[in-house]
Amino acid sequence: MSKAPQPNDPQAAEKQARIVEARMALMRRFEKKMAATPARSDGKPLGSGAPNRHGMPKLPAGQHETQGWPVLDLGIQPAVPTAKWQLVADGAVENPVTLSWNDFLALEQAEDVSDFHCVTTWSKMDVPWKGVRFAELAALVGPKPDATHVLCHAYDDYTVNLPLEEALKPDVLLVHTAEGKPLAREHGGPVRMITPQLYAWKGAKWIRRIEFLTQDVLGFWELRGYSNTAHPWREDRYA
Ligand SMILES: Nc1nc2c(c(=O)[nH]1)N[C@H]1C(S)=C(S)[C@@H](COP(=O)(O)O)O[C@H]1N2
Ligand SMILES: [Mo]
Repeated sequence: MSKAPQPNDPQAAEKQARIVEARMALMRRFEKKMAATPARSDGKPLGSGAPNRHGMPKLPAGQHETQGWPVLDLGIQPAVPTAKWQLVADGAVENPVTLSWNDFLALEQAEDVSDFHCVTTWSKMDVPWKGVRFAELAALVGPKPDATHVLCHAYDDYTVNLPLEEALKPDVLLVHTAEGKPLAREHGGPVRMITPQLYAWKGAKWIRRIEFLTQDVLGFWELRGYSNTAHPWREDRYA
């Protein structure tokens, strides 16, 4: 077992509070900087990943490329063995499911190469991923006609919300493999979501439940002032 605090560890709340405070300080610095500079153009098309980068600078404004892969979370890195891992998809759907690891691997598998933009200003470019398209899972459960959003829940109690139209983009994957290797626990293994066209906080590590909703419900960072739309090409970091 690792030394990272687990969900019920008393250290965890303290560690999380320090991480949140550091990130709120970053948000305040950014807001001060934006208030002191002219507005950036909002005219750029959305998109990410090699196929969508035509005519765009390689990196969204305010981002720098990282060669490694930083680890960012709330300080809790739950250990979820694949034998115990389950993914629930429920809420405003016709056929709620609880998938085991084998059920998940039996779904149609997808591969993609896309970018990963963290709001704290690093970007990891051209990451090869393997997993299951969110759209594949959505097709399996059948969202009700009035479903408009999803709230993703993770094993570390993190939550993040997405409008259905963003989640259904073909590069939104539930990934189990990155750069040819099983997704490491510190990056959200066994399975995390990725949202290449939005800042990376929109993709839940250690995902355990996707709740389909008929209205928007804010997630962990959205409740603390992060943008609810989160478009990196618009430097849409904070609300
Ligand atoms: N469950 C969970 N998912 C999460 C987070 C988290 O704290 N908990 N942090 C988010 C943020 S802010 C980022 S940038 C990415 C970081 O992923 P990485 O640690 O693999 O780089 O995960 C996102 N998903
Ligand atoms: Mo992030």
